[in-house]
Amino acid sequence: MEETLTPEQLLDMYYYMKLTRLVEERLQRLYRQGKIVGGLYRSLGQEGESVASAYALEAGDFLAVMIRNLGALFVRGVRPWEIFTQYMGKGTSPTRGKDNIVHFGSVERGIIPPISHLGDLIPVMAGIALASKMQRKRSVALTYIGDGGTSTGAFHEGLNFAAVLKLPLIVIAEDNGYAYSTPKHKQMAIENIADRAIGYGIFGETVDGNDVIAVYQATRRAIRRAREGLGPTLLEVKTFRMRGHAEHDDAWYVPRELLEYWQKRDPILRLETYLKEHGLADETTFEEITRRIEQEIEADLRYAEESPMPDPQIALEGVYAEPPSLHEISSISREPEVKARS
Ligand SMILES: Cc1ncc(C[n+]2csc(CCOP(=O)(O)OP(=O)(O)O)c2C)c(N)n1
Repeated sequence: MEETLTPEQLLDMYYYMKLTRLVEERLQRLYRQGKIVGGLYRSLGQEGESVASAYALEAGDFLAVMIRNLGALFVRGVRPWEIFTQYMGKGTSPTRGKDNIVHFGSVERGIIPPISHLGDLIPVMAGIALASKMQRKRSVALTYIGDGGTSTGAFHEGLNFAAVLKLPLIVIAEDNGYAYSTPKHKQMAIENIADRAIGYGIFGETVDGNDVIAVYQATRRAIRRAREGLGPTLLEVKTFRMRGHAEHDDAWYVPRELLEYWQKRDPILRLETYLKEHGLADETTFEEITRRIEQEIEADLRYAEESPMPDPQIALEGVYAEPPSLHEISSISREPEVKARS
């Protein structure tokens, strides 16, 4: 049975997609002004799949994102100031300037911090799913992987582990055409990443990643199966990376016709058309949402710009567990030895 989205939910998803796009546009300007510490990895053209898949989750579920899933973080409650301060390396950022981009977590919001190494989040999220199963909770774990990232050993190990233990894990595999400059046909000899699911004995499905309704419904199906104890799903979303790998990459290797093809299938435009055709929104609705977002961005960016750089001292904090005091060490050594069990 398909779950229908209410007009409010559709507009909510529209808001998150537009928020992602406008925040990234602002980040691009900051990058060109030299205000960003490190690189800028955009999700232009892919906002739909991140937003719709995260939107399908419920409170108590867990999410871990990759560099192109900013939209999923917004759905989970992250605000633009957190992203601006992260990218600018400010002391007020979620990592207090210690890391950048989307490399932060928030356990209260069910966000597990990412790992840079491609594929490694799959075993981590399989572990989260295992904990949920062992504690008899309803929580599912959802994470993302790019077409290139599916070629790693960690992807295979994590997915196989989750399959064998029938863990409530959902892996969104993003076929966005390229891994850096490597086109998908040089990455794998199959057309659909979801075809690999059968080899693990799990559910696999391929959907149009720029159709937010299709992605939402497919993720809901995967979540339902996961909660019923039927194990993981490998959900492939077909989309396209409309920029280079990062801002320093002009994507010279991507044929222009491909970009034109995908431009016509832009997820935001697609949802706008759907909403208009169904009489659920008009241009005024979109303008109002955009104006609201611009105001939010202005205020959050001002806060980020005015925030101080981190105090160098904090580089020493939170690296290792706090060492015990000398007094504590001497009292530990005086404790009686634990007797062997008889
Ligand atoms: C194990 C590992 N190898 C290489 C890298 C460097 N690296 C970061 S992103 C990337 C390309 C990723 O391509 P894909 O998985 O298709 O995701 P996309 O960038 O297309 O979203 C590479 C090679 C890495 N982070 N981890």
